Amino acid sequence: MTSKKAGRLVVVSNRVGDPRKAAAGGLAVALGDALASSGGMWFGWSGKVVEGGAPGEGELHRQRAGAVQLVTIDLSQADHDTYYAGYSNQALWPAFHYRLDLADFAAGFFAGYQRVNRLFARKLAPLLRPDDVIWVHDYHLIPLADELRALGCKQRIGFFLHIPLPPPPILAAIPGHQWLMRSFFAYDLVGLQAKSDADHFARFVQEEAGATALGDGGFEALGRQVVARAYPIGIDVEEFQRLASSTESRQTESLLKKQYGHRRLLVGVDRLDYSKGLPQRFRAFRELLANYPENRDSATLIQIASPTRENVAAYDTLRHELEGLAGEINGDYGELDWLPIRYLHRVWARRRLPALYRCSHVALVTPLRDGMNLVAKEYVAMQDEADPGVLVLSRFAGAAEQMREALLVNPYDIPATAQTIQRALRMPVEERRERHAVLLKQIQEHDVHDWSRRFLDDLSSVASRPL
Ligand code: GDG
Repeated sequence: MTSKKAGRLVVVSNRVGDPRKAAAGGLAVALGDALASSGGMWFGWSGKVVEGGAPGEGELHRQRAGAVQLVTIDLSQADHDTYYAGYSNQALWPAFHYRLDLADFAAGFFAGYQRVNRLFARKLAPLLRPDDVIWVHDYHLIPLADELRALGCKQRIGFFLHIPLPPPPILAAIPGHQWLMRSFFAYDLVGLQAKSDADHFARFVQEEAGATALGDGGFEALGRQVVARAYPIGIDVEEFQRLASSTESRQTESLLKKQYGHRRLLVGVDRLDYSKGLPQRFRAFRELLANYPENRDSATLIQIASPTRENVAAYDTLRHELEGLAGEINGDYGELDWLPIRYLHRVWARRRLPALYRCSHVALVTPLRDGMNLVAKEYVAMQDEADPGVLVLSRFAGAAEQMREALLVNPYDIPATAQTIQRALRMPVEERRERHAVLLKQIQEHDVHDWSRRFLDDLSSVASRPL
């Protein structure tokens, strides 16, 4: 392995966050820190869609955020619909979450995906310096390094996949999946959320491209070398602790305590997405009320389901299913002064999230499949160490590999999940404290800053490979 001093950091992602704004979230803050210390640049889509704009074209905007340069590009309507709403969110998102049944591989989608990746590369390449280190994020931009290499870029390029990487038979079902292999091998380092994802990567490149394993996550195929390892993402624990002491959070906390003080609160916070297992969670909660009647007139599930990708049909179907289930459960079990499910289909202010986490005895984080799941970590970080709540966590979230002291469930097994929720509600305080202490230590040690440092250190030290 040869080691090389890192130059300026260039981050590329579909959306660009302003690291100075608290609402941007932990990832933007962590990347902002890394960017600021090297006077770096963040490049991505501006969020603006130009009706009637020419496909494969877009205006560039430059803005300074302290020491960081933000460069964004507009997208034409056609590019947005095919690259973003189409291939990214209706083909790759479902397929990578093991839902080939929901994937739409329309030919026009892939053409748009390639076109926008090429557009990003064409606009970015002239802005690059020879010693830049480039860090590309997520499934929208998998082919970006390959496009940059085609334009002669020799810089170190790393990629981090925020969502799961499914096993080889699922990847091989993606029509024309050979682009995926070529894309991976255009990077120097590929970061995945969980060890299981890294195992899938290893099997995929060996089975589908006959890659040779070089050890330590290294592989050689197609005349190139790449290193692929797991870098489980964390949260910004301190940022959350600061949020928790804000006036808004304290006010919300006393309001929740007043209203629900004599009840047992359970909380779920998710984007309204089919990967998050929300219908299964509602059914498990119904089973809890049916099988353990002592929870009636008491256990209350507050479910925030923030709207997302509303123009995609699968999301509309899901919304209707959830509304139906919440209505049914409230109708069957509700009393004049108690509703079992508070289902809120809206974005809850980030400043008020800590209050919700702190007031809840149990968090239900039960995705059918998730790259990591930050809500699980946020919940643990916000608990009172003397009287902490219990995390019920799906074994299919990437977070389950690290958070073994949570109560792990199979979200498809509704009766077993209900039984585990009951166990969480009845867990003695000593056991809650013991489990929480281990979880909290893990989250503090492996926060989002540690994650970005580990990835960038490896990116600057993996052996240079022939181009
Ligand atoms: C992807 C991967 C991976 C949610 N609702 C509201 C709200 N949130 C915040 C949560 C949390 C974030 O959004 C969601 O993060 P997750 O990790 O749970 O899931 P995805 O959005 O699917 O993220 C995932 C992640 O990337 C990072 O790599 O962990 O596996 O799918 O921070 O608190 N925030 C506010 N209002 C809401 O209503 N303010």
